[in-house]
Amino acid sequence: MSAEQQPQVSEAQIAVHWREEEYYQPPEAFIAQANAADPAILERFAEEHFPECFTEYANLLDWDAGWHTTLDTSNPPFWKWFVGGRLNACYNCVDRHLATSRNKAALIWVPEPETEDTKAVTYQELYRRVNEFAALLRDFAGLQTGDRVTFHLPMVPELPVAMLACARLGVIHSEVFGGFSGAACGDRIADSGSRILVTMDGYYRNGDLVDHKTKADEALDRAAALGQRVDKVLVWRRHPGQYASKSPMVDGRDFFVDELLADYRGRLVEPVSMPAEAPLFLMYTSGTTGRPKGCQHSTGGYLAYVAGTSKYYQDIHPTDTYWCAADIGWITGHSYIVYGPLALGTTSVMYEGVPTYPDPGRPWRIAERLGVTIFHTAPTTIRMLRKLGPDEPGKYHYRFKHMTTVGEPIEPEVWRWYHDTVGKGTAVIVDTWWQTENGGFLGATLPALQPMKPGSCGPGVLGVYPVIYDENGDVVEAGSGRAGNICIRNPWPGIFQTVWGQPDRFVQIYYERYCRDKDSTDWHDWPYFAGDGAVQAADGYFRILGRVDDVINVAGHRLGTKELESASLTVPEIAEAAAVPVIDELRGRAVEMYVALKPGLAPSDDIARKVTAAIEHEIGKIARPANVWIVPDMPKTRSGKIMRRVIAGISNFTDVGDVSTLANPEIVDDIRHHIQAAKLARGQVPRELTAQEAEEIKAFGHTE
Ligand code: 6R9
Repeated sequence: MSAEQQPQVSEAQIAVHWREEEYYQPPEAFIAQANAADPAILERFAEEHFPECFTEYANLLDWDAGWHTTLDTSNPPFWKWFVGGRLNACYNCVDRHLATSRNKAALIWVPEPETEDTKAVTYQELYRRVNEFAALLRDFAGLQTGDRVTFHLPMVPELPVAMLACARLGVIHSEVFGGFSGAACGDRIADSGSRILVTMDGYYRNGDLVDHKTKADEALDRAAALGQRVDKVLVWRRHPGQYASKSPMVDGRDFFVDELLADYRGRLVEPVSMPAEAPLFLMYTSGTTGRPKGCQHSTGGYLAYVAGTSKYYQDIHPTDTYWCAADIGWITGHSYIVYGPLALGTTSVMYEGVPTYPDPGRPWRIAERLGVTIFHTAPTTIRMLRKLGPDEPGKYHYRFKHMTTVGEPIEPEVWRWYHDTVGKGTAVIVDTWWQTENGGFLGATLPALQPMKPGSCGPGVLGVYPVIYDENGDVVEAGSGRAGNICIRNPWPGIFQTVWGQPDRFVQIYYERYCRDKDSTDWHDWPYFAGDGAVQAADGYFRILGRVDDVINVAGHRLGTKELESASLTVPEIAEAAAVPVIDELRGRAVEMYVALKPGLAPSDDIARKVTAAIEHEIGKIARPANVWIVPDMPKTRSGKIMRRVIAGISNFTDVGDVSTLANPEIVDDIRHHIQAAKLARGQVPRELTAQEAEEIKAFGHTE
C-alpha cells in the first residue's frame, strides 16, 4: 500500500489501554470539616445554572460596585465576566482582612539556609509593606494604572509584596520565573512593553547564594535590542544593606529598594477601584511557535475563580496553614500561593529554596515546624523526594488533611507513595489539571464528595464542562477507551482574556480548531481547545495524556520546541535543530537536542557544549538538554519538515512508526544505530514505557 492509500488514523484516535485504578474514599474526619460537604453544591453548578452559578464565587469578594452582566458573550471568544463590577484585588487580599486578622500571619517565609530564621509577615505588616512599595512604584517609578512592569524575582516575600502593590495601583505585573535567563526576561520585558524591572541581587538555591542581578543586565540588553528601553531597575537586596551581586549598579538606572523605601515609610496609597475586566497580570507561557505568549488575566473573574477554587478544592479554612511548594513564577504560585489563599485570608507558606536541600527530609521538617495542614506540589517534586528519601516523611510529626498535585500526569505508583507515606493514609489528594491560560483548576475532584482515583484528575470542576473531541470534532464518548483532544465547552471566570498584543493568535490557537460558527455570539459554538490529549473513563473521570502540540513539560515547566531550537541556532555552527522529549524518572520529561552542522564542519564535543550553553542562556538551566546529538541530517518529510516523532522514538527506544513518507528514510537507521549505541554506553537506556508514555512519544510533533 502506498502512503497515500493508507487510511488516515490520527494518533489521538488510537485506543489507549491501561488498567482502571481503584477508588480511594476520603477519610471521615476530612468530610466532617470540608467546605464542600453537601452534594447540593454540584446541583448549584449544574449546566442549567450557568453562568449565574459563578456569582457564588464572586460573592466571596468585596466589590466597590456590583456587576450588571455576569457573562458578556457579545465579542466571542473575548468573554467578559462580571461586567459593570468594580473592585481592587489588593484590597481583597489584604485590607479587608485587617478588621478580623490584623496580626495573623499572611505569609510565612522559610529561607533556604536552616540557620536563617523563618519570617512571618502579618496582614498588618503586609498592608504596610504593600502600601509603601505601591507609593514607591507610583511616585518614584512613575507607574500608572494600565502600565506593565516586569519582575524577575525569586521566592522571597518581596515578590507577593510587589504583586499586590501593582494590584493596588491597577498596574499590570508580569513576573518572569527567577530561574529563567536574562535573555528570556528581556524577551518578556520587550513583549509586554515594560519600562521598569524589579529584581533582586541574589537568593539561595541548593546552598549557594546565586548572583541574580547579573541577569538584569542581560535582560536590558536583550530588551534594548528588541526596541524596548527600561528606565529603572529596582533591586531588592536579599540581605538589606549588603549587596550580594558582582554586577555593578548603573548610576541613574539601578536603585536599591531598601534605600528608596526610607522615603516612603508609613505612606498609604488608596486602592484604585478597577473594572472587573481590567487586566491584573500577564503570565508568559510557551506554545507551538517561537514567541512566548503573554497570557492576560482579568481582575474580577480571575480573583473570583481562584478564591472559589481555593475554598472548595483546596479546602482552605481560616485556621489552616497552607503550603503550596510551587514557584510564584509559575501560574500555580500566582493563583494558589498569592491570590487565592490571601483572598480567603489564610496563612500561606513560601519556601525559598530546593525541596531536597540540605536533605530530602526538609519539606517534612518545615511541615512539622509550621503545623502545615494543606500541602500542594508537583509530581516531579514527589518523584524526587520519593527517590532520595522514601522513608523521610515517617520521621516527622506533621499531619496533612489535604494534598494537591499539579503540573503533569502523576503515575499511580507515585500517587500511592504520596498518599500512603507523605499523607500517612489520612490526607485526601486532589489532582488538579489546568494551565497558565486557565487561571485556576479545570479538572479535579471535590475532595469530600468525589472519590480519588490515582492517575486521573477527576471530572470537570464546578461550572466547567469538559468534552473530548476527535480530529473531526465528533465527541469521543466516556468509557470508549479512546483518546482525543480535551476541550472545555463553556467559558469560566478564570479564563485568560487574550494573548498580550496578539489577539489573532489567541483566537487561532485556542478557539479556531473546534469553533462551529465564527459569527455566533452563543458560547456553545466556541469550545476552548486545551492542547492536551485525554481519555474519559465511564465514571466521567479524565486521565490527561500530555500535550498534543510541540511542548515539552520538564518538571512542570512548559518549554516550546521552537524556543529550544531557536536557542540552538544561535550557535554559529548549527544549521538545523530539533528538540524532543525523553521520559525522565524524576523530571517527567527531559529535553534531547538533535543538531545538524553547517556544511564542511566536523562534529565536536565543543559544539555540543555550545548548544547547551546557548539554551541555558536563552531560556534557563531548567531547559538544559540531557543530551545534544550531532547528526549528519534530520529525518524530513518531502516538504522539508523535520519529523520529530521519529527522533523522539529513537531517543526513547520506542517504535519510530511509519517512515515511508520521509524524503530520506535511510537516515533513520543510521541515526538510531549511532544514538542508541551512545545512550547504551552512557547507561541511559530508559525503562519500558507505559502505554500512556508510548502514546505521547508516538504522537509527538503530530501537528507537523
Ligand atoms: C498549572 C500548569 C499546563 C500543562 C497542561 C498539561 C499539564 C498540568 C496536570 C497536567 C496532567 C495534571 N498538566 N496539570 N497534566 N495532570 N494534574 O501546570 O500550567 O505550566 O501552563 O502547564 O501541564 O499538559 O496542558 P502550565
